[in-house]
Amino acid sequence: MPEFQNVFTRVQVKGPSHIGVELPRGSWERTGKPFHLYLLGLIGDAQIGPIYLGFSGIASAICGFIAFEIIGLNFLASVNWSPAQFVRQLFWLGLEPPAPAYGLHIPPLAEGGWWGIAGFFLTASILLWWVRMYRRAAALGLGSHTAWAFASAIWLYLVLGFIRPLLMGCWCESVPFGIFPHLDWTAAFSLRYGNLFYNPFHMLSIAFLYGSAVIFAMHGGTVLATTRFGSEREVEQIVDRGTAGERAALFWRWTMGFNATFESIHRWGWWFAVLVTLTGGIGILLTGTVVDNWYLWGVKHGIAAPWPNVFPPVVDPLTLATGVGK
Ligand code: 07D
Ligand code: 07D
Repeated sequence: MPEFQNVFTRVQVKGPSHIGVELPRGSWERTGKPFHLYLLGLIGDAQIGPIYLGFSGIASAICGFIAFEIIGLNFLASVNWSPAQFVRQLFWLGLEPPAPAYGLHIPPLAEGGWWGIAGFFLTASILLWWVRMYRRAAALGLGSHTAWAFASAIWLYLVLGFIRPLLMGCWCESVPFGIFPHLDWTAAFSLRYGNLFYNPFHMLSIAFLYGSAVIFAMHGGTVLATTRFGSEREVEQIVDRGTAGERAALFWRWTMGFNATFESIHRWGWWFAVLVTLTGGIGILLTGTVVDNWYLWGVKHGIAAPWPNVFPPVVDPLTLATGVGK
């Protein structure tokens, strides 16, 4: 008899479409006649729609589209409007912030102006999406947990692209748009400020990031492993013991000596995820504003060893009268 392992065994419910609960007064109509897709049912719910558009949703989509267009058209302009080169070089193309000389001033469009406009619309889009999440949750009578978790990610985004550049007095400190350009920026940022590894908030952020993965794997695994005892009704089992929840708790008490409850594990997950970007944002905010070089900071605080003093003092070659380059 093959074992029942529901990592692969899916349940796909078939039934009439569900329109959703009544919405409070002041809400818009939900749009679109719902339909079912078998393939999507393999990874989630097969029912598509109806979707709630709403003011903030539409405004967010429009702002997001404008930002995306500006970035895309600038990419296209940078390859001389060649569609083939656009596709070929897409991952390497970038829309850079203004040069240091502009400080916080508004630069000409081609020298960072488009970057600023794209950033404005992207930020508006993200903030409006946050409003949508918050308001839709409230309309359904839910808590605002997902909105506040998203706000934590937005905090890091704002620190990276807006708050820290403001404090540093230069838009040039901000992140470029582009797949590989933003990776180059990340590496350069770490080097410029003396190795981000020695930033304790980067350490915390990494611990929460890794921790989120572990917690999610443990929780997802536990629920799947105990579904045969009914744990898909997990929240109910928070208050109804002697069930799958009880077995799951026993399992972890046996293996680790301690167990989260079906209720508290969700708080663990939420906090770990939220703290990734919350601590991360603090770490970025301190960089260049309070701490100039994290390696030297680490040396000062005894967490990094100073470079051994084994080489003779370095002499700047330009000061040597060798005649080279003259
Ligand atoms: C799976 C949910 C879906 C989201 C996806 C991302 C875009 C960008 C591009 C218009 C987990 C959609 C992508 C909308 C479109 C243009 C030009 C979330 C999931 C599928 N990064 N980063 C990526 C962003 C920063 C870093 C990938 C955004 C910081 C490293 C993707 C931001 C630093 C690596 C991406 C942002 C940084 C990446 C995959 C904003 C430090 C990778 C993301 C708004 C935190 C990885 C080629 C993913 C990669 C990667 C998007 C900010 C570092 C393009 C939107 C400045 C080291 N980043 N990133 O799956 O493969 O997220 O890069 O702040 O190795 Mg990044
Ligand atoms: C970017 C939050 C904003 C995203 C938002 C989403 C859209 C798309 C999509 C419609 C990700 C907007 C979405 C617009 C809509 C669709 C489809 C979250 C974001 C609002 N690091 N590092 C971190 C590690 C090094 C550096 C965090 C590891 C080097 C910099 C994380 C290593 C150098 C920054 C992390 C490592 C370096 C970071 C990011 C290992 C490079 C940051 C957490 C093993 C040489 C950021 C304090 C996150 C930070 C950050 C991990 C190494 C540089 C924990 C594991 C030493 C500059 N690094 N890093 O969730 O917060 O990001 O630092 O080597 O800014 Mg790092």
